[in-house]
Amino acid sequence: MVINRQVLTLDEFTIQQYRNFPGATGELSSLLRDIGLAAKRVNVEVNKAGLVDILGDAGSVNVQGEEVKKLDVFANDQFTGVLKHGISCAGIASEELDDIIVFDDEVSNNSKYVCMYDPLDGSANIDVNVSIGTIFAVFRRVTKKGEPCAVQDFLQKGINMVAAGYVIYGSSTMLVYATRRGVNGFTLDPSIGEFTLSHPDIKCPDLGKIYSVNHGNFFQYSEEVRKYINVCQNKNKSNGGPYTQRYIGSMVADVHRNLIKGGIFMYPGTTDKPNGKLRLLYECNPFAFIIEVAGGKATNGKERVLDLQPTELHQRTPFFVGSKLMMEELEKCLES
Ligand code: P6P
Repeated sequence: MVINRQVLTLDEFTIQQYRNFPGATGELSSLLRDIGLAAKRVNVEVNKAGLVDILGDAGSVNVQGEEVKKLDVFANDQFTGVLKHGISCAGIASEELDDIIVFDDEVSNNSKYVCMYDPLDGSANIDVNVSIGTIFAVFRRVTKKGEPCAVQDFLQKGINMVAAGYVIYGSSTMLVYATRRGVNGFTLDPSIGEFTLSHPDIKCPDLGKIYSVNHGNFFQYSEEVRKYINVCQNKNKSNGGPYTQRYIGSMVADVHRNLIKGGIFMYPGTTDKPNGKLRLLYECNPFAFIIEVAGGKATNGKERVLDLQPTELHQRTPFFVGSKLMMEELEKCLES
């Protein structure tokens, strides 16, 4: 009799991590399971997005008499809801919300962590069926346990991050998360409705052949960035060239591909937007943490992203992230 190989689910994996980590309280494992639950609920709606004509557009009322929400608002509500009703999170910050939400109930005020996220990044791509994603970061709160959390819990340097991850709603739905112990990827198995460990201990190749940047902004980039893009296009490179240019316009998809295959993703500042477009707290910091744990590097063009001291919840930063040797190649151009 053939017995199917037992594949660990996200819940089993997080509980295993908790059991193997002396002194762990299980709160982080519980928080990650909460995120997995919300991701499954969002996945159902994202997969229906192509049916908007049947389901009704945002603001309308569907056949069940429920208000149809924009998918990113729906996604925000799902992640906020599971964390508010969990046992591990004192409050959240979200790309969808101007200010933090302080859960301020007894269980939440005694929770160790705060969470910040972009609930549905790249949502403009939904109507053309391009992969989109959720990006999240988890910090240990710095305010006193037992009291409501506060904004300073969220304005911490990325180096203090406890965990970070993303969900990619694509040809398959994956949840990838990192702690300091490693990066692991889980693919949603629709037959059991669980995320199952499909990519254990992900490492970012030191070198790749893919560079991702919006070429439409080329003449708005600095001379040094333009110089590096030319390096990528040089066919006589010592490690073989030119590189292939791949830019999906959905950060989760672009960075996920580069994490697995090797590559570099860039969203530089431009003459119009010197700080670029991407948000530090819940887009750049999480990916910087994930990529560094996987062996890559992430900077703002001058400094390590995880060393940046945030001053505002929604501040933007130029962002360069990817394979170690490609990032070092870039740094040589930026320092020239
Ligand atoms: P541009 C999506 O809107 C997003 O925030 C990221 O997911 C993506 O990498 C970037 O913007 C694309 O921006 O200006 O190149 O279209």
